[in-house]
Amino acid sequence: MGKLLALALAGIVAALVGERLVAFRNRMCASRELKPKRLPNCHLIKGIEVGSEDIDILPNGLAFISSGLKYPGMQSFAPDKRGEILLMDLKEENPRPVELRISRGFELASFNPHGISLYVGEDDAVYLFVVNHPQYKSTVELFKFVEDDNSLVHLKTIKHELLPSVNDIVAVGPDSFFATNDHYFTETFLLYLEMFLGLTWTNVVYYSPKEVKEVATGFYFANGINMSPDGRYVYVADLLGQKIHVFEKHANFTLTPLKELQLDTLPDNLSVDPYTGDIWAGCHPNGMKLLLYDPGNLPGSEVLRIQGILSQKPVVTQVYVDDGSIIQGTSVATVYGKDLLIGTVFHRGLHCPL
Ligand SMILES: *[C@@H]1O[C@H](CO)[C@@H](O)[C@H](O)[C@H]1NC(C)=O
Ligand SMILES: *[C@@H]1O[C@H](CO)[C@@H](O)[C@H](O)[C@H]1NC(C)=O
Ligand SMILES: [Ca+2]
Ligand SMILES: [Ca+2]
Repeated sequence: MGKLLALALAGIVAALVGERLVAFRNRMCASRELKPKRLPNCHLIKGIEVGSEDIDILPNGLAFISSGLKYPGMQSFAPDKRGEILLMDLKEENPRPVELRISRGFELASFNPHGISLYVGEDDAVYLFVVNHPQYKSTVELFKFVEDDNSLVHLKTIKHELLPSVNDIVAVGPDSFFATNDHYFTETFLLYLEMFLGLTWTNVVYYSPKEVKEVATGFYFANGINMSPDGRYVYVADLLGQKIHVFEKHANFTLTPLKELQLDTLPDNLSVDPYTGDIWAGCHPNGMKLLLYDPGNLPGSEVLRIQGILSQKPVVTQVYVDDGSIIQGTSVATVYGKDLLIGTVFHRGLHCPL
């Protein structure tokens, strides 16, 4: 009888694990293969050797690029190299990225930059918010950009118990922002279990020096976050939910869910064209390849443009698809006029004229 019970229990556990595994593989798009679709005249950007995880561009064409992310469970080609912020002027004929100098007093050795967001203040001061993972913890670093000498002056480090696992941020003031947490747990085993079981406990948090609050939850893996040009709507990419969530933003910085757009790919970072309002999403066509990183079976890349997200029928266009032979694991796509910059956590970004 004991043996029968044990067998039944083992059967139930195996069935549950099997069911979770199938669901997990579906969320990761594990069996998706796709045909490359390339753009003419793209070139890999020289001088960005260890990743171009996130990109944000000022209205004057200065592109800020975070480089050198090391992230638990993700392949890194330069695990010992510290991270950096690069600047590239898209108005130049052949733009070249340069590393921004960071003011003294900031601990550079453990700099591990992830999502970034720019904010232009009323006095035209430019603030750069950088998600940082020193010792794999999460902080948000606030810098002021000094264009005259290509440097960043460190203003403060923001840490908070509601910001345990920050992925991306979108600034809404000189010292306030919305941030996504991409895991509920921070301990490695538990965060893998969380992903595997498909818990939807990740969230969006509003931070200001006066108030910090959770404003949305229910994501498998909240990832990129951005805002419409008029600041009325907030977009959140749920990587493992394969969705973009649209929220209405209120004056008190609460968010109300408005709609969801289902994709059949894993959206990472979102950027918004300030002129057209189109959303550009850097996506991972197959999350399993990203997680398992096999040099013989590279993670591919996919860039989507989403037009009219608020309309009845948003138009989703596959702009760029790659099997990993040119660009692996795209994490972001940002446009500035006719320039498309495609970033990846693994290596150099790609610059494509549209
Ligand atoms: C951009 O993509 C990377 C790749 O996974 C992701 O981890 C990171 O959070 C993204 N950055 C932002 C700002 O969302
Ligand atoms: C925030 O503003 C919205 C819209 O005006 C309102 O419905 C909501 O109750 C407010 N929430 C708080 C906590 O004040
Ligand atoms: Ca960003
Ligand atoms: Ca991201």
